[in-house]
Amino acid sequence: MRKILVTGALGQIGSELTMGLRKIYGNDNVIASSRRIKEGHEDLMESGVFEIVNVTDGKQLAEVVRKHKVNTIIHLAAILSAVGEEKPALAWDVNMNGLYNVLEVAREENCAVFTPSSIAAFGDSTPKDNTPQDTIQRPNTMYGVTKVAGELLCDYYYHKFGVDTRGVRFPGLISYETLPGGGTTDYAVHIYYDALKNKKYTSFIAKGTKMDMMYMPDALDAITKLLEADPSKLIHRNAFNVTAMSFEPEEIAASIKKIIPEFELDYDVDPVRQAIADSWPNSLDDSAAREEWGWDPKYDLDAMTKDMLEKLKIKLGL
Ligand code: VAH
Repeated sequence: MRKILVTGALGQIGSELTMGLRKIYGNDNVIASSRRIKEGHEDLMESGVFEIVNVTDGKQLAEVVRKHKVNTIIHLAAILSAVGEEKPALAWDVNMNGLYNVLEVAREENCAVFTPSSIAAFGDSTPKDNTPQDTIQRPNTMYGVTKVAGELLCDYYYHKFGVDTRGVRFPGLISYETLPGGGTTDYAVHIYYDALKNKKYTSFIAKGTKMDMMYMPDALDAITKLLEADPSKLIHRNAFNVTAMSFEPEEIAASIKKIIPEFELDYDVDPVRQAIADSWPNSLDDSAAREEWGWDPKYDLDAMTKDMLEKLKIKLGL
């Protein structure tokens, strides 16, 4: 039976993944961890074990893994793209030293490791449309550098030490439970909140900027499916391109207008996050994930919009 430790368990992915994993593997088999306790996660804190873990402290991480006899680490703690450009040294420390600590503990304690990469692992010289699974990766953000290095480090620990490492390159993730923290694709989450609260949204990403996106239920499905996939069929292992849709701000606005006809979108572009978005692909080729472990997203843009607006109306008491 898997005994899973989730790092970054109070973040945008971790908060939903932890609850989903507890439904699959049992509350007692999923230990949530975070650098600090945050408000608003009562269900998660009450439904199973929570530990304070700063992934840059390898000793603390090892103690928790041994204490709970963990055999699987889902490593989500990371600094995202926009914050990574404000604080590159912090992004390097958390994203690289944190991952190194996770892989070292996994090697010593015989744990499997899942950790996500990102479309940020690609840069301006990468083919932008239908970006191949195997292609040039020269990102120009610190976040992207740590994602490419992380992919290589996970491959190294698999080939050198036999650590069962697996991962996907996530696109922008959209969800209603926990707000994202400091990303470039966050506009595609905030637009739904503002559509309900103000019937308008001012986008920090420019008109015409296409990026790959995915609704959180599909992201959680990707993690659990890859985690349980037959290892003999995995060729790529640590960096599968996965995507569910690709859109630009005008397209998500049009989808919202089908439900909120009076919704209006305007722009106040943030040059830092626009430059990051411009360096990323317009659309990914996710055929390797489909062939090697049955990746098959369920939500398109309109299905996501319908569910997001329904769930946020309840969450916001509107
Ligand atoms: C970010 N949401 O914007 C993250 C993600 C592909 C985007 O890695 O930094």
